[in-house]
Amino acid sequence: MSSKNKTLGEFIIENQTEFRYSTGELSKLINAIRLAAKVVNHEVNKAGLVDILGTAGDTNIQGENQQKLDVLANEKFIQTLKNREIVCGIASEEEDDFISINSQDENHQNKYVVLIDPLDGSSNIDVNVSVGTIFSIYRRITPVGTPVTLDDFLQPGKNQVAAGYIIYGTSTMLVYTTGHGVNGFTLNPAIGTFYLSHPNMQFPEDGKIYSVNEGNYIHFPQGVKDYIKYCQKEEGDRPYTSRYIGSLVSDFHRNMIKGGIYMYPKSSKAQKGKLRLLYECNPMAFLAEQANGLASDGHQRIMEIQPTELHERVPFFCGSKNMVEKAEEFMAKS
Ligand code: P6P
Repeated sequence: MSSKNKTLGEFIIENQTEFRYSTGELSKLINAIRLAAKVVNHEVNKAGLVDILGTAGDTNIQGENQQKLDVLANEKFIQTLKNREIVCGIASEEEDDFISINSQDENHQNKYVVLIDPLDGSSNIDVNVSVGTIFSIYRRITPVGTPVTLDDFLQPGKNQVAAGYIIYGTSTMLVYTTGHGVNGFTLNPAIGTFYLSHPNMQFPEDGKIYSVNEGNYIHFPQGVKDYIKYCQKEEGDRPYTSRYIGSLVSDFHRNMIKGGIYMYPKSSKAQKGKLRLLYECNPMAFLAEQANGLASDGHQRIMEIQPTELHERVPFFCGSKNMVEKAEEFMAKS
């Protein structure tokens, strides 16, 4: 079958053998994500029409105002993942602690934990800018049949078995990897089917786009300041273009297609940066490396970092290989 009209379901079946665990498990995991993505997509696309905009009047562990769609997206992803008898635990940006899922199946064979940022970039919702869902999937490390523990979630990113995002943009796309490259599927909303639209996505090794919140410039480490000035200098293929949407999934997606680097460095205002290691940086790092890119904290590979807390933050440099390496050079000099 030509790839241009292959559905997500057909793709999963065709590539099931690449998933290093039992055949039906990947299908169940991705199908749960797919269903939740369609439900959240429906709500995101009509957000302007119903009273679902604005905050839910609560704040999450990050101390950020919870947007109503944040709360809804969180509930939908948790609900669909719980119903699939495949997941034993879930961690979410919107939940203070992880959720243990006790299977109805008394021998409790559920083997996977899922970590999600249910609606990243949600501050953009009210101004109609693209937002996204980010997910990261691990095999549990504690014995199957016992209650899931924090150790099952605090695994280094290199242990991920799958990761991806949904981008709710001009079109809705599901982009994911199971360690065999990155593939993008676009939703046909008329029939609710995802089609393979971007097979084997790859970061160009070089790019001409840098994405960073330059409003924080004076607070950045000297190495980051020097790299930004390098990007802006009239020399060779520079100056680069500055593009920063304020939505990680959107900036990452554009940079993967066009070439570029996304940076959320540490600063004097945020000693560890802003992005969370477990459900933002690790899944995006897995995708980046599978797409011939790199993901670093400015000094080391993101996926080597041993997490110590569920909501810990790390500085994040991610994208085209040569751009990330150049940024690391400037960081090393300072
Ligand atoms: P700032 C959204 O809150 C997010 O986590 C990323 O999606 C985005 O790139 C970043 O934070 C924006 O943060 O501080 O530049 O507004």
